[in-house]
Amino acid sequence: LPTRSQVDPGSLPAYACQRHTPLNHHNLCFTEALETLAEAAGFEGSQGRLISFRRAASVLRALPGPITNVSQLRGLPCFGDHSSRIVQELLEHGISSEVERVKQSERYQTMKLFTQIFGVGVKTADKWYREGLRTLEDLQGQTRKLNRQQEAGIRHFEDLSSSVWRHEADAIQRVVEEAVWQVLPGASVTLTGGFRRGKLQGHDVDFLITHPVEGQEAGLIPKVMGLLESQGLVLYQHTQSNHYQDFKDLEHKVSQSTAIDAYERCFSILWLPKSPTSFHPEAGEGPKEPSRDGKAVRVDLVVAPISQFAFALLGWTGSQHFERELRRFSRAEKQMLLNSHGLYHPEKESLPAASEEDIFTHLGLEYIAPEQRNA
Ligand code: 8DG
Ligand code: MN
Ligand code: MN
Repeated sequence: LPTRSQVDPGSLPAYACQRHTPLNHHNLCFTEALETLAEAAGFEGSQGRLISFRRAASVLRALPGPITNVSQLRGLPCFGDHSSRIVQELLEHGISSEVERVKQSERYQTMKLFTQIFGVGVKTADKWYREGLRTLEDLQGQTRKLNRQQEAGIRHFEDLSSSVWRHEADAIQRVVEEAVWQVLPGASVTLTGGFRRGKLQGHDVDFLITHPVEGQEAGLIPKVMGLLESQGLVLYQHTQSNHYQDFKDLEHKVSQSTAIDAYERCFSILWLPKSPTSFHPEAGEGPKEPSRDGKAVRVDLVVAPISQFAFALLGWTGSQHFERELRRFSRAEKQMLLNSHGLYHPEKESLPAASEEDIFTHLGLEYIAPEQRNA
């Protein structure tokens, strides 16, 4: 029998959507280092380097055992010189000077802090950095620079930068379901994102909502948010109605074949009251501090018509890298276009799919369960 440390690179397919990638894997010290370099590349706008490092990290997450010798990298897909050098450094010294340099740099630390704020992307963070801003206090002193979303992001920074735990996601789901069912009986609320992939903690909670009768779901979110608002549970919300008409012609389908879709959606911050009986993993022993009675949580709501539900579910379950690889595989290997609305042959209508399994079948891919999409 092969030992766990023996890795057969020949058996590892090139696309992440062809591989099983569990949440827990055997190469964490390498993947953390490579993800740091990917993130840092993203901060400098180097999309190509970001994707190279991310692909290399993703390959290591799919290996059946730990890398113990640099020779094991030979033949692995997506492993370039730079990534190999980092792994070699870590194997030899337990530490990578390049990664340490990045992590300790003022640039990386500031960009990481700023992009962690809800509503702040790389572009804004970079602009602030070039203006000499470095801390949250620096930003608060400049209120006029902030939009409503960023203001909310800073106001709730402490809560939002701490993990959402699975039991909190479940509690939010019950609150959202109550509101949804009151507005539209028969609708379903599905937990997507990282929690559907089996993660025990996340940065937000993602839900996909649909109704078995096509069309019934339209306009649901404003009513649901109104209800939650009347219960005092909404700290911030930005609702976008659907804009399906933008997706009518193929040009748009092609240009929009990215993560952005046209569904009715809401990016929100909800208040999760602390229920006295709920299990709280962080609560230690000793005297209880006069604790806050709840927590701000980032919640994404997306509404899809039932005919597109399978595509929306596949698109919103992630991981982000798994999604990117699915779309790349569709385009490069199958000459088809995949997004969160459908799977299209050039010049043709979407192929119907009643389940995620149908979509994998259309693509000639083995079905990968959500827990194995942690690419
Ligand atoms: P986390 O929250 O625990 O950090 O992990 P996650 O749940 O995997 O990340 P996420 O940022 O919440 O994203 C979940 C999935 O949703 C991911 O695959 C990317 C996808 N996604 C967005 N925005 C959009 C969008 O506008 N359209 C589509 N189709 N997908 C999106 O995050
Ligand atoms: Mn999420
Ligand atoms: Mn999300």
